[in-house]
Amino acid sequence: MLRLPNASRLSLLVCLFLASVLLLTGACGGGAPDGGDAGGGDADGGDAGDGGDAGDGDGGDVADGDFTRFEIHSAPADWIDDYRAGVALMMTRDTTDPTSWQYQANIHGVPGDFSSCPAETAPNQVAWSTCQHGQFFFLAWHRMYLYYFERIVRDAVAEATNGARTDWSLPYWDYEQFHALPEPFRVPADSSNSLFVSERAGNCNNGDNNCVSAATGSATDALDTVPVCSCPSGEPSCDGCLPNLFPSQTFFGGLVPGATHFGSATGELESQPHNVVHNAIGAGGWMSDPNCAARDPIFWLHHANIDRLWQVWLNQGGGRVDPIQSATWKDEVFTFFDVENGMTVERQMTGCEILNMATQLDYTYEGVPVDNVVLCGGPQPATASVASVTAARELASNDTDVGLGGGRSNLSVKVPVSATASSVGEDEEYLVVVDDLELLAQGAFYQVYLNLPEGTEPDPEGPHFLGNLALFGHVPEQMEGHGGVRYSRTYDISDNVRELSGRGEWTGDVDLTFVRGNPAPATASAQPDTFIRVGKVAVTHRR
Ligand SMILES: [Cu+2]
Repeated sequence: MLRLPNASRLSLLVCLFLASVLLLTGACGGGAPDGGDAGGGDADGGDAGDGGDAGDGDGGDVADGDFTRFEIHSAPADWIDDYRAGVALMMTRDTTDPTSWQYQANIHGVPGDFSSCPAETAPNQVAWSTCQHGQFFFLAWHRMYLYYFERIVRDAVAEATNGARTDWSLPYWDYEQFHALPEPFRVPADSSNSLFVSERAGNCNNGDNNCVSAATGSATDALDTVPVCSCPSGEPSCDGCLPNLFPSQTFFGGLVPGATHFGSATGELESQPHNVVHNAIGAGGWMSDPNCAARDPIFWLHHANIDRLWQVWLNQGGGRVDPIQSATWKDEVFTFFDVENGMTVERQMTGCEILNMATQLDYTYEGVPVDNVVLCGGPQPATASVASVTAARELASNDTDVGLGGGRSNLSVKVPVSATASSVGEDEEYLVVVDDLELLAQGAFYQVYLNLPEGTEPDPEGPHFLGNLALFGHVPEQMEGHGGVRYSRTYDISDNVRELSGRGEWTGDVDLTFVRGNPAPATASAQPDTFIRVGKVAVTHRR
């Protein structure tokens, strides 16, 4: 597979950079720093669970989370029945009750006239439409969202089971291992099942084993990505993130000045697998519409998996750290609701309070240790002001106006051959930048191939596959004001260029083929002509 990302090249730079500002001598290569020693206290998230064990200063790797989030296939047998009962109970509550299913879903986004689920009729409430996407708050906000949601469901499960289950926790769905939509969410396929939603991709609700295929659900590129977050384009330095990188070359995404409902600086994990899985399940239905997605009970298992992958990423060490060099990331306050002794209470939370899931939030994922966590009260990193990654040079670009629809689309860029050396060094990076992307309709995702020979079947397991393209956001009708968000997505083709150059076969042609990755729903008449418009394709080079 020729799709190794930039990790090896950038990790060294980032490690050197981190070592200089963080003095984390153990952060690169060898053992993970046993971070957090100095610190737990200031960010003990006192409202978290029975919080007494927070702030015990043992930081990183002590799993004192009382609640275990199981992979759904290994959860206790009645765990899902209890979820079903809790969800059903929440659905009976009034929409303006923060512990209702509808209120919780509306925190993510409120459906309107152009949504794939019925428009909300209740007046706007506290914290509605506050989900964070397309920038570096994505992971933190969703961890908080899941945490409080889980506590509300746990309370509802206890009520629905007359106190028989008081230790319920949110399962996750590891779709890299299990490709079919878990059965309880599709059987029985009627209103007696609170976990069933009809507005999903037909193949998912049919139990097809390719609902989320291996390539669709892959987190390999995200886990390999080392840089934490990116500065706004063109800024030589910023508040704790790295300049000269595209957001998709980072794990968390791009820095923004404050809470941003939908930004355009999407990090790698958010793009792949997060966005792709949303569209694979939703296919134009609820999961692919941010204003409806959280109404689908599978949403929460998808996001639990994303939240788990964050810790899996950190556990690898090698320079992977949370964005606590950024005051913006640490200090931004988000609002949620909790239940405590039968009372509904409003809560505020910051990034510093959710870094260690075990000690601060009282949960862990089955089989995932909590390592390499640095808490805010620990050794304080200096402000990142050094440009540690050199700027990339644009070799060639092509302004396009190509709409991606139901079939196959091609785009090409001619890279001047003279611009590329006959041999490409290990530390060189070539990127394809698919730029100026506009989301016109929700529900599709595309497989992107490089120089796919004529007559060759597109194969996401084959050598021409670069990755997927999926946008998850509002379409023009759903946006207030005018002017849509313009996204970009990068694909590292360094290894492809290196291999071809080595054989003297690198012609400089960059031909991209976009193939719709998910089947069109049965109601094909309702299919939009164009899901995504591509405005530009470029090739950049960094030495
Ligand atoms: Cu999501």
